Amino acid sequence: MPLSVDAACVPLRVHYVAAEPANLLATPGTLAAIGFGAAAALTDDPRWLRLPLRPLGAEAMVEVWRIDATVEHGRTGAVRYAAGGGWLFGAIELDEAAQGGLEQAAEAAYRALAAFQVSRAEQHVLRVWNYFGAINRGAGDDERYKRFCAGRARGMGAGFAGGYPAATAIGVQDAPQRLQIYWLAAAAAGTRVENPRQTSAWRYPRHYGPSPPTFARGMRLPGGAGLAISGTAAIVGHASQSAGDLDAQLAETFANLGALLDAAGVAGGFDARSPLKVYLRDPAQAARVAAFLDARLPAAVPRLLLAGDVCRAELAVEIDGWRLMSG
Ligand code: 3EB
Repeated sequence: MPLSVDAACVPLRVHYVAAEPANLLATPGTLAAIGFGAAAALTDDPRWLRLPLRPLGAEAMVEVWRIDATVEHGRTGAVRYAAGGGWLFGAIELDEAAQGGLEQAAEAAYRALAAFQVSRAEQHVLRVWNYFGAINRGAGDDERYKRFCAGRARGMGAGFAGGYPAATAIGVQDAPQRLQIYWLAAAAAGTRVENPRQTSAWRYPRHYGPSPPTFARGMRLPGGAGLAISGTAAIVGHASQSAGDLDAQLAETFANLGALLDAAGVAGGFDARSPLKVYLRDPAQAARVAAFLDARLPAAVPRLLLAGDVCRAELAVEIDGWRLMSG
């Protein structure tokens, strides 16, 4: 039996670029291209995804995933995908009303994801991003984030019995009635990483909702490709920290990111191969956040500042990203 399944995954590179999607998609090795904001172009290439997260930086950037391998792409039911070099990009966008609500849309999306994934050689779901509107609307157990968590957990079903993927769940502020999810899967398994400063999300106490969030804090990618970093905020243990104090939340978030990199055994911190996305609830604070990031990060670290709502109303900012080994 061949032992080295890892060899199936070639290096993966993620960049933020100011480029037209048509040019990116025409470049060999483009696995995915994700545009941000209402001004981003629309094309029906399965590798292209437009997220209505408003960019707060000067330039409209596209997140592009690249591999040195041939990329095939297509559609299966509601799933759009691209695959090559042992990696797979997948995406599903569902209209909430057509599914009977957000919770049902989340369940349907994850059922479709799981059903699609068992049909693929890239069977290991490593990392999922989830975006929908009005994430904090609704009181108590009816808050939309909590309904989303319930639907997601049901839709995951037995497909994630081996462990949850790394993830992000963020509210878009332009309030579309649409759930958008996209993911990275691979032919070889990753290694889940939890954060020693934080309670694992699936063990959050009942107070945070009837169905705990089903994600891992990070995922070490196969083939030594690096680390996928889940959405990280100012949560220590299971408790939100420093409500109302943006700088303190940023400092706590960076302490959590540092602890995650340490737990993953990634040396050297963030660099040019560590693109980060920063989601900010109050766009008026963008300059303040940019200044904090400039002080805290090497200049080479690519960063994208986006308007987005964190799943806990008291939290102002969340950061996710990558710490890859190829640039
Ligand atoms: C947290 O740590 C903040 O539900 O998929 C971060 C990353 C958060 C992923 C998710 C939620 C999710 O609980 C929120």
